[in-house]
Amino acid sequence: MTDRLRATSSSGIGCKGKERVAAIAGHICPIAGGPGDREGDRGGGGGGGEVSRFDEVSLLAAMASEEVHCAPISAWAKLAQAPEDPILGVTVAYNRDPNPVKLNLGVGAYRTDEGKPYVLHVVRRAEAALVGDRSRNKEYLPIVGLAAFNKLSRALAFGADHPAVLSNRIATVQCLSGTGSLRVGAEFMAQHYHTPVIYVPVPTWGNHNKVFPKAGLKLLTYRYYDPATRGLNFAGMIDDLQAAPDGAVILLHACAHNPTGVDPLPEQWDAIRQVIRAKRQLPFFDSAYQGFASGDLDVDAYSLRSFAADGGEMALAQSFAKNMGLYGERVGALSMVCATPEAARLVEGQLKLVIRPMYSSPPLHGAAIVATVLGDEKLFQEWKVELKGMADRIIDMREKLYQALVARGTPGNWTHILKQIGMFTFTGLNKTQVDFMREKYHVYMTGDGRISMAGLSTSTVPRLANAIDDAVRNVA
Ligand code: PGU
Repeated sequence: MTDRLRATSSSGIGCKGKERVAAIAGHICPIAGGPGDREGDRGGGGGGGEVSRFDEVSLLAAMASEEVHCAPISAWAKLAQAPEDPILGVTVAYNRDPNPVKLNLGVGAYRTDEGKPYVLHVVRRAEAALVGDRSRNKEYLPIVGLAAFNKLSRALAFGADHPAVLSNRIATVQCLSGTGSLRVGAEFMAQHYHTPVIYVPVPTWGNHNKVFPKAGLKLLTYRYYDPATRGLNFAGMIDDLQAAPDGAVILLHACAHNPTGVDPLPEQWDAIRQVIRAKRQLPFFDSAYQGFASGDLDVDAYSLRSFAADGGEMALAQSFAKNMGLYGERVGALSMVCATPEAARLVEGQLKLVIRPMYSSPPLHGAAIVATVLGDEKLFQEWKVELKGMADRIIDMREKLYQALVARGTPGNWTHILKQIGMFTFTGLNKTQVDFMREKYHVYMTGDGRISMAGLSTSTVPRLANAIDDAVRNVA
């Protein structure tokens, strides 16, 4: 109890009479209810000190009195009900559904053809090696994370013998998966980049729209997807990049664009790069699917390697959630490719100042797994085989779903299911159709009509095809 409270509570104000109690209760409840109640009673200005002392006295009196039975009221009682996340909320709704045949195609997480989560064999082996190594401990990592992990992640993205890698022009810090890498990169740019404005494609992964403004960047958009062709609006994209201010940050999906599955061709990437470089804009790559798009790590790195090859500066947020199946381990890296080694050194120093007050240092286990797999030639080769196996299964699901719709004569052209790249198909189904499929078939997908092909299996394709067929024929 503070001295002030002690003084006032002993002054006899805490009366137990019926009227007094009613008066006290009348004050206590609004206080606990938070701002917005009895604003006049507690308002600032000259009388503020008096009023707040009375509130404290009332509270003490209430606590001491057996006659006051004010229901407990939380300081957060009047919070607005938060909406579920548009992607992760799909899993919440799915988990609540008691129907045994329910199917979750919402979140982008790989499943086996038996519909089960998959822990890669190379991950199991790396973990076994780590657990068996008694020389290992659980000490804190440095702020920038595990050095071997950073070096190997950088090499995986850019190539081990890339000039930017060899000349120490890249500052890499381990972060909390792809999202954490984006956030740390965005915080850094908000503080240290001369044009704190970022352009994202329309549409984009929903969390981009939240991460960047939260970090203090102004969010703007460029055209990307053309619903009419279900392909890239290349001319629109180029026009919008041209019209964006010089120096702006441009968010690019390195491969397997989420949610559309539509990527620029290599020659289109070259044209995009020329515009961005001519305008001295800063490309910020989000690479959440390297190896998952084509099944080949190098092919999927075309976009970011071509940008890195021209010597210009860029940023890269890298995730190992999908390609190594380490979703919940939260393993990722932020790499800032700088014009000079000296700039890279300075950038790394400032990144540490961003990270330290946020989460101090990153977790060890997942990074150690990745470093073990990438650092061991045999495990690395085995990983590539497993990765290709996952990518191929998704491609097989595309073929099977397409054939199933053709077999049903489902109205419309479904060739985009075959053409789109990576984990997702952007079906073109609207929100009403999505809701209908959830209601009638217990098939769960995001409201924008995106389905995770990685969640589909041979046995569930017919069910999905029936649901789509019914929705397309009977729901506008
Ligand atoms: N960037 C893109 C383009 C992504 O699709 C995702 C994950 C991330 C970053 C972040 O991944 P990390 O897990 O932080 O490494 N998108 C998935 C997963 C669910 C989600 O929204 O986080 C998805 O289903 O879109």
